[in-house]
This record gives sequence, C-alpha cells and structure tokens, in this order.
Amino acid sequence: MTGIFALDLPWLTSRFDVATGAIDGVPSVQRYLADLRGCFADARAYEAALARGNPLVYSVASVEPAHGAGDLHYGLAVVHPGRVGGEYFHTKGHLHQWREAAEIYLGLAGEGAMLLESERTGETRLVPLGEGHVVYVPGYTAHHTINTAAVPLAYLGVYPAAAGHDYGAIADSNFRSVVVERDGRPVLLERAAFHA
Ligand code: PAN
Ligand code: ZN
Repeated sequence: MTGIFALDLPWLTSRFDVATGAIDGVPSVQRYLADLRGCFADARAYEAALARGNPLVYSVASVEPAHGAGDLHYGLAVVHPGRVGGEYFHTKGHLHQWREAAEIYLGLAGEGAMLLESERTGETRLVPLGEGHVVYVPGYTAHHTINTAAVPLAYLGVYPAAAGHDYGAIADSNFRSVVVERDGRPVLLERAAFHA
C-alpha cells in the first residue's frame, strides 16, 4: 500500500500569503524575465525589456511530498503585472507528464486569464482566471496563466501527485496563440498573426 494515510503530516495544514505567494515552510520557485527567453512572441521587445531590467514575472510555492497514486499536490502562484511588446506577463506553461491528469485552478486575487490548448483536438480557449474564478483544466491540455491587470494575479492549482510537469513541448513549439493588450484590453491573437 502506497500513499499518505497518517494525520501527522507537516503539510496537514499550512498558511499561505496571497500577497507574497509564500506557503509557510515550503520552497518557492522564482521566475524572472531572464528565465523566460522564448516565451514571448516579440523577441526584440523581450531583449529590449531585459536590457532595462530583470523583473520577477512569477513565483510558485509548491507542496509536492512523495506520493502514492491517490495523493494530491498543490501550488500557490503569483503572476506580477507587466508586458513584453504588448504581450501580458504569463507563466511558462506546460502539459502534464501524465497526460490524463487534470487540474483545478482557484483564483484568489487579481484579474487574468488561462490559455488552454488541447493536445488532442488542437482547440484553444481563453478563460477568465481571477478572484472568484475556478477553472477545470482537463487532461491532455497545455495551460498557462496570464495577468491582464495592473495588480498581482494569485491562484492555487491542485493536481494529482502523479501528474508531473512536461515543459518540453511548449518550449519547443510554444502556444499557438498569444494574449496582448490592444486599446487597454486583452485580445487573443494567433501567434502567426502577431508576427505579421
Ligand atoms: C501550476 C503551475 C504554475 C506555474 O501550479 O505550475 O502556474 O506555471 P509553470 O509551471 O508553467 O511555470 C500548475 O499548473 N501545476 O500543474
Ligand atoms: Zn499544471
């Protein structure tokens, strides 16, 4: 029998801070602009932005203990406001290594969106993610989050412990769409149309 069946877990209860993105006693990963090379459609705007500074784009604190098949992992993420060549700051994005693994996102603060791209059907959906939003990310779906407001976007993601993260496919070919600011509002564009 594998898994977690005792109640003396250090992570049985934890406090989290929506403002800082920290979960007490848990490691946090920081992604700065320099870590996101290739993630923004306008490569020139990216290099120009990097020449001006290297801001924190997002952080994720993850509770990912060793696991059995039925266990859950979760992460608290904060995506900061900003844009590169009009494209809003966003997370790298990934598919789950175990493609069937779904995920629940709970919006805690701020305003933004999730870009979902089905590996199976090729469909794209841009759905709202912000305070009061819950998003169900089905299996076989590449997903990333986008801050479309002027304040930090904070959310919790809860996923099967066996999900794993596959960043390779997105790093190689990227999402087919980008979310950019046009006249003060977020607009979904085909990456190819953005370049044109
Ligand atoms: C989330 C993500 C979080 C950061 O917890 O890990 O939004 O995005 P990247 O992992 O793409 O950098 C999640 O989807 N976990 O499965
Ligand atoms: Zn995920």
